Amino acid sequence: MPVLIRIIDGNALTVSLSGLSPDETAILKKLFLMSDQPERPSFENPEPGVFLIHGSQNQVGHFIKHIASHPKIPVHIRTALASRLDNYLRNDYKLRCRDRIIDLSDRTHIMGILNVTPDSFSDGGRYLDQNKAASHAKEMISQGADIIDIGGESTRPGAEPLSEEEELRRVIPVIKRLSSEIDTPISIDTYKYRVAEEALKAGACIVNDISGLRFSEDMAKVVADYGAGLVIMHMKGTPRNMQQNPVYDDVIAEITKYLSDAIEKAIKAGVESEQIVIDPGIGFGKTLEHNLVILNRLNEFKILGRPILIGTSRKRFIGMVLNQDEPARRIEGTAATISLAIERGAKIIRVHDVEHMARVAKMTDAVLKIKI
Ligand code: HH2
Repeated sequence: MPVLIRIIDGNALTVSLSGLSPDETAILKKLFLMSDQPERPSFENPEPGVFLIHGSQNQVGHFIKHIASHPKIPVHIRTALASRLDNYLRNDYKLRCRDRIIDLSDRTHIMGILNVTPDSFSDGGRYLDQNKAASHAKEMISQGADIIDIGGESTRPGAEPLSEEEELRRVIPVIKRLSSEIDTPISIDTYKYRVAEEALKAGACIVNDISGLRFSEDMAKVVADYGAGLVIMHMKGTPRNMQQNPVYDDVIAEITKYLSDAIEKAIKAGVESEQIVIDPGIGFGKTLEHNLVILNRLNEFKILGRPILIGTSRKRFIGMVLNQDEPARRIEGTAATISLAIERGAKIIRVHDVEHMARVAKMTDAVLKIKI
């Protein structure tokens, strides 16, 4: 009988600490060498101030517990390490929005895009008419949409800002109508607090702020007052200038820091952690390479402890890889990014092609859920 060899992988973790002082690095090294944990993770100190811990989830978890109770490690490092690891491993997300609780733990949720605009990059002009918008929302729900995201202003690269009055005129009647006709949660895609407030009054329950609380000081307060869900998205610059040579030292570190600060800002304004979703903002002040790195390393945002939303649908970076100018022909490319993003921890996917992407998500979920 042939010998069967099975290599079990996929649970390996690397925890990286940087910015450590020489003393802190020395203490960590010492604790590592002194640890009597039977199967220790391995460690590396590749450059001054940087300390890497590699191992299985169990090994790393045990070691972090071990140092978390060690008085010689500064408290901020101990608590940050323990909570980041807990966050990284958690999967039990619930999103609270007004009187609803959306359980994100059992499967990937689909946010269907409804652009009530004349000029969106992919579906501009198709749903400006209220009847068409309502029937498209219902069609997406029948295809598997869990949330309908309504936007009145295109934020494609180079787009001119829209007046508040015009944005309200486009979205409010559609939200009023849909909230009386459907039970599916409605989110409002806006960075203007007045539009968010009117949308909430009209029946929306989530605010999707592409500026990540940056453009409107009162946004977090409105969300807190209504107990609404809040999507905090990262964008570098503004839609008008964001694609003019965006530069990052470390794109993941910068976005993580931004999102972390924005979560804190929301919480200070009275928003509860369970109302918050985070989104690294694919295509918003990012080059092709930045977008690919974000997708590849999406799991790193899990340390923030909030569910991740991802919006790759039909976007230009997919067209760049596939050499495809026509957004409607970027469906397979979108499917690839969606499946990968789910594997890397995305809990909500924002898409145009609900029927197809709901199937992609369901299939990906099935593979990830199987007990091995
Ligand atoms: N992308 C777009 C708009 N809103 N919101 C979140 N949270 N994440 C995204 O990635 C995101 C978003 C851009 O896509 P679309 O709405 O299709 O285009 P346009 O801005 O041209 O209306």
